[in-house]
Amino acid sequence: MNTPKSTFYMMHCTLWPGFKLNAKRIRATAMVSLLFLASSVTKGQISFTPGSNTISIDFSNTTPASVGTNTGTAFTAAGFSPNPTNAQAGRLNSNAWSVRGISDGTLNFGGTSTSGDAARGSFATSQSVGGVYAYVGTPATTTNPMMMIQPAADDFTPGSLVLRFRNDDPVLPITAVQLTYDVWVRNDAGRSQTIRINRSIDDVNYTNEPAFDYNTPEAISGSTVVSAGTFSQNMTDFDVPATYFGYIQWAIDDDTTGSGNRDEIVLDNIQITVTYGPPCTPPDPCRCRSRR
Ligand SMILES: [Ca+2]
Ligand SMILES: [Ca+2]
Ligand SMILES: [Ca+2]
Repeated sequence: MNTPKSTFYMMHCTLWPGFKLNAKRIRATAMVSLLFLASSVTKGQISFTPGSNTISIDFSNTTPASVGTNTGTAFTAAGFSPNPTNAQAGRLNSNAWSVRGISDGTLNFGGTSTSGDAARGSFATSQSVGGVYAYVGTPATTTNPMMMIQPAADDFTPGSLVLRFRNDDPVLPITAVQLTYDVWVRNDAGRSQTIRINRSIDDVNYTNEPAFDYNTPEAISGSTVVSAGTFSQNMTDFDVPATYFGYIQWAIDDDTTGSGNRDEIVLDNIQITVTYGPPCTPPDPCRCRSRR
């Protein structure tokens, strides 16, 4: 059954900048959006359209250039920079990623950080210095690694990784965002770390999606990296208007329970698939246009 146009509009278009505009201005907005689109799609970032509405990130050399290097190279936690090439193997693309809450300073979208907390390198063994690592131990490999976060006193307590994408359709709104990823944990420390997913369309106001809530175990279970499961949810209230960015934040904190060092958090196989709705054209309840 089709959702009535007026119901769809009220459900998914209230964030849209043209929510209160009339149809004539909507067409003008669409034209401006087309011009804006033409000037922005060359920047290299995750770009969704109805014909290209999904992305998979496994940190191998098949990782798309919009989030990794061009051409693809396996992630080695060599840092972040805008549109890195394969001459800068092992980096991630800062047009897609931001890293916050690390003592060496925030890695902003479009920024560069190739040493310190944002670039801790590849390891299979247990680590203690805070930062972003490539995990290459079992079941990962150097050719298909995972992304590992080691929280520490001044890193990720709290902090976050933020992945952004752009709705590059000039007219159609994204009305749902399916997010799936795997979490692995090295529970070798006597604290519990919290991982939360928050999402936003302005990178300021974030909404928690509780289906993804996970806490690492407090009591130590050993130094083996073990699966904490696959987390997946279709965020049906995550509306991203045409030409807007969507932001997905893995927020990490600790000190809820326990003491001492902090567990290592490992992420892999991130998949995002977005759903498009019809244009945000307001219904015409009084049929005013037909009276002219
Ligand atoms: Ca992987
Ligand atoms: Ca640090
Ligand atoms: Ca623990």
